[in-house]
Amino acid sequence: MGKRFDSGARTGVVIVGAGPAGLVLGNLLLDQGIDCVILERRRREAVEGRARAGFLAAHSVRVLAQHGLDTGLLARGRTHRTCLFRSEQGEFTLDYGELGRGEVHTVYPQQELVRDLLAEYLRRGGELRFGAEVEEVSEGRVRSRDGSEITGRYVAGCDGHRGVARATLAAQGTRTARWDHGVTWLAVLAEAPPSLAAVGYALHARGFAGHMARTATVTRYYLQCPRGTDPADWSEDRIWSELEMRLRTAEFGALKQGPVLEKTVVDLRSDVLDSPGAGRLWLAGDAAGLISPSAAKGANLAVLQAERLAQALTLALTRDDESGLARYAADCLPRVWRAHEFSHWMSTLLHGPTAEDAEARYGRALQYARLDSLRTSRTHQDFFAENYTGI
Ligand code: RFL
Repeated sequence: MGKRFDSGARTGVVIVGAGPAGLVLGNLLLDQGIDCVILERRRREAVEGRARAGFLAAHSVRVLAQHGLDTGLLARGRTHRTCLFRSEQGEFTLDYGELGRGEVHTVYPQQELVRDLLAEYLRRGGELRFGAEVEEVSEGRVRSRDGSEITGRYVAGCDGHRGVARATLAAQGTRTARWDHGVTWLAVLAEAPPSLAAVGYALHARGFAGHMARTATVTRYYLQCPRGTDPADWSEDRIWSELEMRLRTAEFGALKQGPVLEKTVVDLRSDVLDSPGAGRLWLAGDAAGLISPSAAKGANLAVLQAERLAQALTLALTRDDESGLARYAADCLPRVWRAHEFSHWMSTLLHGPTAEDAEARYGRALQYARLDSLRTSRTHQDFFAENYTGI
């Protein structure tokens, strides 16, 4: 654990949250000799054990490599370049590594990345305080639940979607653009080897099912389910039989099953703050905007924003020049919105209406036309590949 800071001390940047955004930012600031403190509400084991993302875009891998943060990723990450679509019309595979810009994903579980970033941050001499729940941020002053206070020239809100930083900006009048995709997923983590050589997306009358490799022994699955679903209603048997049905294993081969390690319900929602900061408070990652997980962009946007915010804060703190901060929104938002546009498009590809009325039939026909276009049009495939791997 890092050194404890003194109550009332002043530092360059106080970072709230030790997720991917806060830890990338902390490491990049330390690289520039800028002193920072990370305050994290959870215990270290909880931070290091939280399984979420797994697919890193080429840009994220480049950022991590440029700053010497890719040792674990190089040793244990696996290149991934194909995805597969199944529906009542059969299956097809896209080798997206050969399409678009020829970029691929690196599969590396988020909790392993967080573990690496945390170890490296502490090794570089960074201060990190676990169990420090921030309750209030005001004019560079950050107050934790235990009453301790620390003041930074700047505060970086990297405390996720439900954090204090976002609420503070919202209270100051920052507006949000928001979308509810109207879809809910049961996100399942299974102690089972991947069953497919590719990411698998299954369109089915009962709803979408997804298969994503994580490691040689752990696989993430998604099942579309009704809004308000209680994960407790989904027994292991029910999960596997629904996955088998939607992934059409009778036709294409059985799944490698194993114990379910985790099941959570995720409502697919997205939002973007009009401006990710002002004055002394600047946000990165889920704090600045939430993106539905349908195209696996969240952690990648967190890395992009942390990189850009690190550059802007470095300029401000080393040259007394806030022009980078003034440009931070304009630097990030066009790429953030491209990611949202693609995620939204993915969502309309993966989820059709489930009702039986004329509008629902029309919506489903469009969904299948979209899939057919992806199967047959090289132009469409290039568009897909460029956006699927791009940030
Ligand atoms: P995080 O990871 O939520 O970290 C925020 C940290 O802040 C702490 N915190 C506080 N600390 C102090 N005081 C407070 N008041 C605090 N409030 C909160 C929290 O404890 C936490 O440690 O946000 P960050 O860093 O912005 O990172 C964002 C990513 O975690 C997220 O976007 C991704 O996980 C999204 N996502 C995926 N992204 C991808 O790029 N590829 C994927 O394959 C992918 N799969 C996923 C996902 C998200 C999922 N869920 C659970 C929504 C799969 C799932 C199921």
